[in-house]
Amino acid sequence: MKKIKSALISVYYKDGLEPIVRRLAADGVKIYSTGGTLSFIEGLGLAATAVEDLTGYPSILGGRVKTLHPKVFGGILARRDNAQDGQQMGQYEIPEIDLVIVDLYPFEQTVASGAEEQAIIEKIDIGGISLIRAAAKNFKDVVIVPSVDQYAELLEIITSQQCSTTLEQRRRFAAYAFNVSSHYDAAIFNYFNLQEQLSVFKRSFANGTVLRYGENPHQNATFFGDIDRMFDKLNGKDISYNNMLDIDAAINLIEEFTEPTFAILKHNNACGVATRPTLLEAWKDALSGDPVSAFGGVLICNREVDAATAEEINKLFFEVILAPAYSAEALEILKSKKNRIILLLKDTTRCNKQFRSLLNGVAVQDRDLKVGGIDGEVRSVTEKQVTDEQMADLIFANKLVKQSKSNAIVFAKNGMLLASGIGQTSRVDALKQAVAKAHSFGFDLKGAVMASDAFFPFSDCVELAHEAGVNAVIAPGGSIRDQESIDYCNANGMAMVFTGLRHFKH
Ligand code: 93A
Repeated sequence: MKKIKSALISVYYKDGLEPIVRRLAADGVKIYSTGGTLSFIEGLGLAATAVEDLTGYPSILGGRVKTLHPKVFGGILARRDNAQDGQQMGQYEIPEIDLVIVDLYPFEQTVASGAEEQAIIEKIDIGGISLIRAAAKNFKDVVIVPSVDQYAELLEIITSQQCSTTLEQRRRFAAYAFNVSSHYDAAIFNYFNLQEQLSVFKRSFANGTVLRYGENPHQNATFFGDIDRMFDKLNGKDISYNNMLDIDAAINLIEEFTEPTFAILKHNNACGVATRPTLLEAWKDALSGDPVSAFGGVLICNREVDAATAEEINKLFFEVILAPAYSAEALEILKSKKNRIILLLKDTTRCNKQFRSLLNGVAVQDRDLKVGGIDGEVRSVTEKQVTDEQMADLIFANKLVKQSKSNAIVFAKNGMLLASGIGQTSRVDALKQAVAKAHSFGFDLKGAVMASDAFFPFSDCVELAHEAGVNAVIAPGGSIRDQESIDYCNANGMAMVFTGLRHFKH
């Protein structure tokens, strides 16, 4: 148990501080304090010493430098059991500070209030965050109270323990402190990051590209952004608004894969995808997944298109093709139709925020850049374990379901999309759609795997999948009825893994 003999108090919001200061004063604790906090304490009729009197310096630069001084930080950081520290404390007349109470400048609230940048910058607390980190580092000797949220706990301790604390309690406060400081710095990072993204948008809003029309011919449309940086158009008519949506979905999808992969999209969803040793094989199997939907589709791949592949692709009527490279011969073949849009992918780096207009404003969210199942980030929940081949297919299917409109169900086998059910209002309808689609193209789902973008609310999905021949399932899990689906899998020899990561796409 260690007695608090001195305290430094510097808080933005003074609410809740009074009983603590009264308690400390009653116990004879020496209190040091900064401007506004000092006035507050004196207003209670209690005594405290101004930090200025301790440091011999006034608060300068409009308050930017108040507590940043060796007499303050020395008093906090000195190791009480270290002879040299003790000697220097004496030499420089530094008093020990046993308790630090800080409540930081309200950075996040200032950002949320829509304040100007200069006002926001001034709310980046430097001295306070340094006090918090210093006191937390020296928890062996110092108690740190890093925000108003810990006042109640502190008051309870100093009341019941006569202004003393245990090492365990000080360590716990230090953990709170690093939570507060890391959250605070993360908020500052988020602010700067978002500003940067917004400035990219602001710049692009200055010169939009007028599109032929919007989703339909009676809707005008403009694109704001730097498409020239993303790809070169090597052939074809102007890119339409709907093309842009499909291209965006196509790039998001292909970026999930590193092995040779071809994907065919319609209305922003994949209707054919295959990963194969060669691009030609990938194309053939992507197309065979659903040759009907592929008509008029958007095609994308992640390897150079060679002549043999181009010959095959050329047989299909399609709108757009995107690839990182085309051989000269392949390009000649593909250019045979003059309207066909051929795009060469260049720099596809893009904003990691997603903006969407809705109601009377714009909603911003982080892009969904995670996918479960990679690096074994899955939890097996059934008695039956998945085989390596099944695992590869599950991860493949999970990437596809992530990039499909919710509610979505995907069936895959041997690195190929067999069928999916997408954009349905119930998960079981998505599943039924996928089964019917697979059967309509003559696919036997025996040995296929299933991926779901969100949890199964009931066991009906695994039941229907099992009846269709599926024997391995990947899903986020998280339903209160997960156990019913797991029980069904166990009773029927199915393997299921949970990723813990939902992939709604609306
Ligand atoms: O501008 S600061 O970063 N510079 C400092 O040296 C400093 N020391 C404490 N802000 C600083 N503080 C902050 O002042 C505290 O974190 C607290 O939020 C506030 C308390 O100021 P006052 O006691 O004058 O109301």
